[in-house]
Amino acid sequence: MIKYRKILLVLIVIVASCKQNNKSAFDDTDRQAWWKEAVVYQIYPRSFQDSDGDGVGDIRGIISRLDYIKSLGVDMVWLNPIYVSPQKDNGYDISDYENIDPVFGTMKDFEEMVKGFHERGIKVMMDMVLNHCSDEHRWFKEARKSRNSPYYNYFHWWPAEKGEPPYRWSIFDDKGYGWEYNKATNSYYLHYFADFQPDLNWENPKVREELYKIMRYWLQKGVDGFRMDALAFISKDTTWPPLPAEYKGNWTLYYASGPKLHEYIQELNREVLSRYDVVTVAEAVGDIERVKKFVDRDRKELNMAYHFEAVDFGYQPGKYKTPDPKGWDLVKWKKIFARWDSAMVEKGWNTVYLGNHDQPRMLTRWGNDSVPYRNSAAKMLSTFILTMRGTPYYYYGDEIGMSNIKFNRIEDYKDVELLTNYAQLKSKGGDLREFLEAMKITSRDNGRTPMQWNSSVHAGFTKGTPWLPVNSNYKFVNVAAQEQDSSSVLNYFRRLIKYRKNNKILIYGSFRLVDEQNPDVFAYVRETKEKKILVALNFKNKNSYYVHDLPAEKLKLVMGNNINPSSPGTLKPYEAVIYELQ
Ligand code: TEU
Repeated sequence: MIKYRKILLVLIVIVASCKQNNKSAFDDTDRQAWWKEAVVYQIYPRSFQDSDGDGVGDIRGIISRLDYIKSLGVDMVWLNPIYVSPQKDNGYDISDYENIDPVFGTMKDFEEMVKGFHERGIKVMMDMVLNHCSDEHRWFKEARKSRNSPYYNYFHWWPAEKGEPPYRWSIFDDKGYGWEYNKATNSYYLHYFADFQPDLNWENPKVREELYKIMRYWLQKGVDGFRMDALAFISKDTTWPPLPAEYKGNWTLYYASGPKLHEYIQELNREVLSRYDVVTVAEAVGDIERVKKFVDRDRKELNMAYHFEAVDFGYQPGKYKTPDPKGWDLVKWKKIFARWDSAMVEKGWNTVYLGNHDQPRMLTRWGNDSVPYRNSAAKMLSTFILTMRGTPYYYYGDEIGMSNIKFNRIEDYKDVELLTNYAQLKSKGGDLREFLEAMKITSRDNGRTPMQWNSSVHAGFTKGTPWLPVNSNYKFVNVAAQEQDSSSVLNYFRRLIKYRKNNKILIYGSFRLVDEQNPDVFAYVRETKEKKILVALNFKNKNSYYVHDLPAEKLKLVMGNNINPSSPGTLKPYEAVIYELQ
């Protein structure tokens, strides 16, 4: 009996220690982790700095700006795709995952850039596009030749002898239709995005292995993280049922609910992520319950996710990204952030962002880009991003307050999403004038104009003709001018990052809205056992007032965007204040 007990005891110890080991692979996400404390700076390589005069930003351009990036105080950069690509969707149509597109430079340039970042203590996050590739990728070129090609099953097909395929929707297509006929195979291939972006068939284990191999290849090159593009869409119900009733009017949510989505992500974690020191962020389309699954640490999937609920807020229903003329409701917007924050308290981690390459400039969309207010509003939005709970993802150019370019004519735009939506609307006889007005506020090209370095021609971005025009405000909105001015948007951003770094309460402290129903002010308290911080942000171009529950006489102003700061409870237009409780 005693012998059996001993054996049982030994077994329990072994099982417990295995569990412990298993856990340790993902354990640092439990409480504190470097990536929770990091500030991520997103670089859109096409638009950051051109070094060779072809009008397109490149890796050598980034190399020439390494010291600038270091001077910001950021910890990691996310680079949009720089792999070989026909560039019809600016690199999100990859034709060779293991090489650098010549427009951006060479592999040697890439290695030098990574080394340069690492020498400065900055990590590098690559963009991974695993839902689809380019129709010029070798896999697809082979696949489309014959049904007998070993690559045919790398994609999703519908044989034409069965008639028209069950309807599927496309995000970037002139007709909004997700199947494209291919003559040589007499079948249709699936494309959730443009017809030049065929969806990869994750049902096929060979495809998954190819993609894991690609990720290992970049990890071995020393990259530190991946931003996982459109990851929510990788799993499809290949019986192609009609749209279930619960998703009527919301087929993107259906696309983000594939039956094997999390099985695949868990496999990816086992096969790749768990074996390296790597951090991941998912572009996670879906509601809170869906998105939580990506980052719940017990599920062993990914580290962070970013959602669309806040940035897609305030559009008119049934129209394409058209802001409500009545404006957007700050009270509802605050609640979105509070809900996502509390959903991630136990298990998971949020990101905080207001701009990226798929969004307009945050200053125009959420602040105010008119001359009297632009500096205050830009600083106020930066204060928001850097004092919320969640890893900040900060978009290049926002640190100097870049704003929308607001093109007037359809001919000015380059973005495939906008052009295909315009074509759809035109064929339906929709209101094109209203569309173009809306695009001045919401189109993606607004967020893609070249970085404004100085007041020389093309803002110092290129010696050639820029692929997208530089915003004409570069003469006064540029890095060189702001370097000289200690109160500039740029220097305020640097001070904010320092403040965040010195105050871990802003990373791990709890988050609580105050004066929730206030229609003008976004105010919150960050709190640990030892400390309390009150942040108050005026989102309006008028003096605003707010109430809070901290003793006013004990509040000490530690940061603010106004040289004559107001007293607690009052804010000037777009004023931002951070108080510490003494
Ligand atoms: O975006 C995926 C995605 O879901 C987009 O359709 C997004 O909803 C849209 O851009 C909002 O306007 C990713 C990339 O971030 C985007 O740049 C690519 O165009 C897209 O994938 C296709 O790869």
